[in-house]
Amino acid sequence: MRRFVSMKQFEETLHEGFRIVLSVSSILYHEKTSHQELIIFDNPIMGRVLALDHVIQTTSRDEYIYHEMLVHPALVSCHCWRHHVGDSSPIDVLVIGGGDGGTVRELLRYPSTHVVMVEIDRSVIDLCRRYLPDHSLGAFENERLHVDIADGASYVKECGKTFDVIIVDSTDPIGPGEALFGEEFFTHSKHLLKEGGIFVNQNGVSFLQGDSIKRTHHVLKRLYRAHRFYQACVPSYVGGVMMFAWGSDMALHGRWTRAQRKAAQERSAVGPMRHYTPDVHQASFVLPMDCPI
Ligand code: AG3
Repeated sequence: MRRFVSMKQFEETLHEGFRIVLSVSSILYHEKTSHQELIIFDNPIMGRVLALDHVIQTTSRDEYIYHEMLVHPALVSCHCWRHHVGDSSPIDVLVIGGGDGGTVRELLRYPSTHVVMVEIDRSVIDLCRRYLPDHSLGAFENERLHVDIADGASYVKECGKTFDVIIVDSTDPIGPGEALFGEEFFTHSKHLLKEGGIFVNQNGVSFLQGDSIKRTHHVLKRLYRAHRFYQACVPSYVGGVMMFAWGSDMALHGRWTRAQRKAAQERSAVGPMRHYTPDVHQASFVLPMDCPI
């Protein structure tokens, strides 16, 4: 078997014929868990890096861009909708994947969120708490978070609960992540959404993973009245901008007042946001002509 990580360098194998290589200053952890091969190493530019099955998942340097953009467009829109219909009950969020804790950290900024996180691989949670503690920043100790170690695809079929927002923070559509891009998963997820609910997932990079983006779009079009994509540039995910899919039966919202945003940041124990702003939110839904969808 070819080794993709040595004491000197890590080579990502996601795209055939297009490789990113990162130098390795030290390997902190390397094992085959019961689900995937997990590597945590340090790189002089990106900081601490987590790779699963030889694909970079997150780095301490740029994780905030991905996690803020995965979470806040949906949460802000959900708040706008709740405000509109006069509903101030807790916001129930389902996270599929997200074992490093970055997504739940961002979700728990909002005092009214209650989160169920379904992660297939317990080792990801345990090792990220140890080696990437700033991702979760104490989120795993928060009583508003409930963690289930389970397969997300089966969970959405069987759980019987409903949610205001579903966020899929998965790997790419290969290996354990594949089922999370299938029509069946998207359909079951839709059935778990409350009225006005929002579904968001990561869909890879536009330039190199256009086929998967088109497939997702095809299914979301059938399921949701508002089916959109939005984008963010996350340097660790090379080959175009990162695309996030959006499905909802509610019209696209997102104009949060400055006061609301300030309040959410001030109440947060995790420090201010660094990437997301209401203008970035609006702009991220503007797609160029050569976008795959
Ligand atoms: N999961 C998304 C990784 C995407 C990698 N794909 C790529 N480079 N095209 C990130 C998990 C962070 N919580």
